Amino acid sequence: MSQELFDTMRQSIIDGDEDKAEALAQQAIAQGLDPLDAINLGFVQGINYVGDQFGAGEMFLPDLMIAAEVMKKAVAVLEPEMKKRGVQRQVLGKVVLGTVKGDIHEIGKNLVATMLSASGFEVRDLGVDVPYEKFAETAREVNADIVGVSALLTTTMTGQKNVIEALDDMGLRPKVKVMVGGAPVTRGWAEEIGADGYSEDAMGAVALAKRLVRA
Ligand code: B1M
Repeated sequence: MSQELFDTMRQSIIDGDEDKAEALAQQAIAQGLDPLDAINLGFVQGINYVGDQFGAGEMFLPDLMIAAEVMKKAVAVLEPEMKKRGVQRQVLGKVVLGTVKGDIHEIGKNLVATMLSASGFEVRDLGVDVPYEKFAETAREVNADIVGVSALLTTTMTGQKNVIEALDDMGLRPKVKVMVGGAPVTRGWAEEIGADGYSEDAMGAVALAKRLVRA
């Protein structure tokens, strides 16, 4: 039953059908589905397919852009439900988050932001294409516990290392912990650049952030 819904969600992204995607997101809420399941098992499957087809030269940049816009709309419908389910009063820590300079991918980063704030973290989301020093300056300004750096391109992953260097230069390490993520990022890469943690997805990012503020 849910699988059928997930498949239709996947297809709505591939078709670039915004109305359908929003309606399906609403249907998921009405049926009491976990919004993260709707995202990961439904909509993300569609965007991954479009990404693969794009990588293979079977789909083109406009297809990717339309799919991403539809995906954002669907996630926006699910966001209040995610927040509602994670309601927590106590502030666990402050996180400065952004997608690194040169990179404008924001869907995954936004999911991480939503899940962190729903889980009790205060999140300062700097958006996309964020200069390395901006992460460090904001961390100092808000007295952050964690800086989170997202990167979706193999060419911008190296920017995560630059953010760590900017924090080092401002004398904020090791007090301010660094977590990294994004599709091309691996645990090995995180270790290589001296990050304090890596997570594959938004739920993992919450567990990691909780570990880091306890450390
Ligand atoms: Co682009 N793109 N894109 N793209 N795009 C990829 C990443 C790509 C793999 C597609 C492909 O070729 N198969 C490829 C990268 C190749 C590479 O570097 N190896 C690529 C390319 C090449 C490009 C352009 C260069 C294309 C061009 O212009 N010729 C260009 C670059 C622009 C730039 O950034 N400077 C580009 C542009 C775009 C769009 C603007 C069209 C659009 C983004 C729109 C937007 O975000 N507003 C887009 C999209 C949508 C994708 C794909 C299809 C999907 C990304 C996504 O949103 N996934 C992507 C292919 C793919 O990844 N399968 C692709 C869904 C999201 C929920 O997952 O972002 O991985 P994800 O986030 C996850 C985890 O990674 C993790 O948790 C999230 C939630 O579970 N996570 C963290 C993420 N950040 C984290 C941080 C953490 C912890 C966990 O701690 C801080």
